[in-house]
Amino acid sequence: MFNLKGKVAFVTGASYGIGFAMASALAGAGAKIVFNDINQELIDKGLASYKETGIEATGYVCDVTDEKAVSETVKKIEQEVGVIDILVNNAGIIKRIPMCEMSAEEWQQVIDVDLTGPFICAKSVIPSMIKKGSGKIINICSMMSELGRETVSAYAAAKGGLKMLTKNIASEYGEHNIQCNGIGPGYIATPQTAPLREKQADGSPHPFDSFIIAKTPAARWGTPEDLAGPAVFLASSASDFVNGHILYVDGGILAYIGRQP
Ligand code: NAP
Ligand code: GCO
Repeated sequence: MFNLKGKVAFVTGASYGIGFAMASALAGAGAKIVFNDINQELIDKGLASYKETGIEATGYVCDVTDEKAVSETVKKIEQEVGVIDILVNNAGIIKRIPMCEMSAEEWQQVIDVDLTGPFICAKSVIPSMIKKGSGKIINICSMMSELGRETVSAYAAAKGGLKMLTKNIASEYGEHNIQCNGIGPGYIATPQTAPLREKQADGSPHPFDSFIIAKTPAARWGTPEDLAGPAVFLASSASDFVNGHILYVDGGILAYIGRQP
């Protein structure tokens, strides 16, 4: 039931990081991997990384916020690779700025990539999924789909919205045997969180690093590979009756008040 042989998986923003790890896991379960990124340099970097792990992926330059480009890319994928069975809306950005210092333009940039992008990509693949009679959509949410923290207002608003978009797609298209679920990673060691883990000048851990370790029962940051199994589960027939669910892969952060100082 976890076999993805013969399936086409489109993972957005998957040249590296969480997207790359999930795409690699889907490939390991038999899926054909297609990914996009915003420039050819990243596509080439991603293709080389996939090749190194024995995966023949196909990459397309495409900005998920550009509806015309996404629609054209989906058509190209359908012609060159096959109808998309699995969409993983992974591409995302964050801007860590105190809300009252954030411009509306900076706010909009985060909303565009993290919320409108998944809407555009889902809208582009659903018609063919309906024709095929099945489909899997996995939206990469966040702890910030549930919790707030200083300086991430736009990101939390986008990821909270993405949680509800996930539930709405599940509600609107479930009758077509399309399952739409979310994965909510905890704090994962990738380039996106590198600034939160940088060692201090004196070599001591970043205060945020220590904070997350104390807030996580697993007492560690997650790795992109921690998301591999959950992605395969939600992409496979093992989850055909799971719909509108956000699966938190967070080492237990959401369950825990935090280690006493
Ligand atoms: P990352 O290292 O920053 O990678 C994000 C990827 O998305 C990059 O390849 C990036 O390309 C691409 N991207 C950005 N804007 C794009 C656009 N407009 N169109 C297409 N691709 C675009 O992030 P990550 O840590 O792997 O996170 C992946 C996803 O997981 C994101 O949605 C993030 O919000 C979410 N997440 C991350 C964590 C964490 O702790 N790391 C936790 C929870 C959720 P560029 O390199 O050109 O920007
Ligand atoms: C931050 C982090 C988080 C993680 C992730 C947590 O600044 O708090 O970047 O937002 O990226 O979303 O689940």
